[in-house]
Amino acid sequence: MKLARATAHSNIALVKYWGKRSDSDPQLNLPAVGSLSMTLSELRSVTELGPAPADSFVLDGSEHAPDASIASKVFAHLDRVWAAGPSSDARPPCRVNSVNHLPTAAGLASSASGFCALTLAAAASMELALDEGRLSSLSRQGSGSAARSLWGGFVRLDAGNASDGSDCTARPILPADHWDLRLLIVHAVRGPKAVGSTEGMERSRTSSPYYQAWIDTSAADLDGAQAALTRRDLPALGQIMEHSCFKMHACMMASDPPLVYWRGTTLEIMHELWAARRDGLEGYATSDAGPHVKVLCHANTAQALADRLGAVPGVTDLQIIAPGPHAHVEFPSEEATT
Ligand code: 2P0
Repeated sequence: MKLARATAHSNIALVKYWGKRSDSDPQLNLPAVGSLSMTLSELRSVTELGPAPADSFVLDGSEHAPDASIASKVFAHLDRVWAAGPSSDARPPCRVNSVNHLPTAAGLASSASGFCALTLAAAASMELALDEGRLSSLSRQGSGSAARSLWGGFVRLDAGNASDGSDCTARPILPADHWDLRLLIVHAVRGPKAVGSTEGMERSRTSSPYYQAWIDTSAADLDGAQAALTRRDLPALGQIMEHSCFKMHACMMASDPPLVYWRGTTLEIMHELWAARRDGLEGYATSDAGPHVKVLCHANTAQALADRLGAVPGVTDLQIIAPGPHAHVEFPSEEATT
């Protein structure tokens, strides 16, 4: 083993992933639907990994005991990456130091960039010769959205049908400089802690009467969004993106007990966005398992939209993010996570 440092950027799903396949090994973490994302500049995880006398995990400067929930997920993932290599020996102990460059108030999941960076750092440190497809699949086993963070620009993850997950693959479809888009992250006031995505997806699968409709209509969104993205057609992409988001939230809300991730401010932001659109300021909304609204727009309308949405009562912060780069690995001579 040697010291390796990986950087992976977060991503936003323009066509959403919600739900897992129930006909396969849960360890494979196979999504029930495909998804299409834009990788995000600035928002990233940087993870250093190297040999050590015993397993240790430091996240954002805080050491976590190896049996703490978050650390045990990290070490289970390292076991998984090690098992993808040639050795039948036990995994050597590792020191993991990870920093999330995601603003603390962002309310953005760090699992996409975090599990992707962890996978890349582990494979590089363990000196495993794994291709990008394998690295993406391993990242997915840590967290579904992490499969998309390996590449920059725009990425598609297909769900596939094979029970061994062999046709569940992610691939880059267009580079970051294909189109000068921006994502506004409009922060709504935080409510009580939301139900985590993994638990929420299972609740939707087992109790939402809209779940099957959500699954059945996803593939058309995926193909339509890719075509609109390719021809740089923002109204078409935006319409599909909003429809995907609202179908997912309708499915969530119809779960029992209901999953309502939005707050009042979330809807106020969306109504203001639609009013701005009627006034000629074009932007389209999406939202994940939380209260914040993410708005896709052209770079040259981003500031005007930000000014308008930033004035909605209850908005606490706002960022403008460009399409981001590929994940990458370095081999530092000594540990210095930044
Ligand atoms: C997405 N989300 O496509 C969707 C939209 C949230 C809503 O991927 O259980 O942390 O680890 O595979 O990837 C968040 O779920 O879930 C997510 P697991 P993950 O971005």
